[in-house]
Amino acid sequence: MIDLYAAGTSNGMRARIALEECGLAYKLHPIDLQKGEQKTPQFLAMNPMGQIPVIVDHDGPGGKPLTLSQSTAILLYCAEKSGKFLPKDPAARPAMLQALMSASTDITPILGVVIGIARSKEPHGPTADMFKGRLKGLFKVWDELLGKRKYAAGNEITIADFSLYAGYVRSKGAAPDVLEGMPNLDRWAAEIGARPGVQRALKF
Ligand SMILES: N[C@@H](CCC(=O)N[C@@H](CS)C(=O)NCC(=O)O)C(=O)O
Repeated sequence: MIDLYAAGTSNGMRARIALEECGLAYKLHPIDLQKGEQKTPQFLAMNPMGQIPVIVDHDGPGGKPLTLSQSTAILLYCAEKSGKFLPKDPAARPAMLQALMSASTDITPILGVVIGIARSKEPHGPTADMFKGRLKGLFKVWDELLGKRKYAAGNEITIADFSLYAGYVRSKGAAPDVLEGMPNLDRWAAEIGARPGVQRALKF
């Protein structure tokens, strides 16, 4: 059994999609970020950064408990533990990692800035537009890529798709205008979003 500490942000969704799609048994412990539950001494003992998501796998490597933060590390851990959603051909792994990192380390942090500016007391319009433009530019490239391939890293579904979907679905809710006019991305998102495991993972 794995304990998941998360909230319904793109990082939280990424970790929960990983557990659902990899078919790993887990218990969700919702963390209320507004109340600061990620800064309690108990939480900081699991992740001194005071951020969700965190998993505790009571049957980790060597049968020992493992505590792990960082949504993309959790995604990779679940894929390796279950043997699912990694390219079958080892030669395809670098391209999968490239797609995974683009989704996790380019899109999600910029989305975080866009949401942070929108929620600030005095949002600075030009800065908001600059970061929204950057986010739109990244998604535009993904739209072009998905016009040439079925999935994020090629023609088989991998954890890169789950990472990208977490960023996509959260952007759709928080800044839908950045996703306008992206038919290939929409086609891909409709397929990923229809997966029962993904649907369960989004219900926080
Ligand atoms: N790179 C980390 C980022 C984690 C992160 O930024 N978590 C946010 C929510 S999406 C959080 O816990 N924020 C609360 C805080 O920093 O106090 C990951 O991928 O897990």
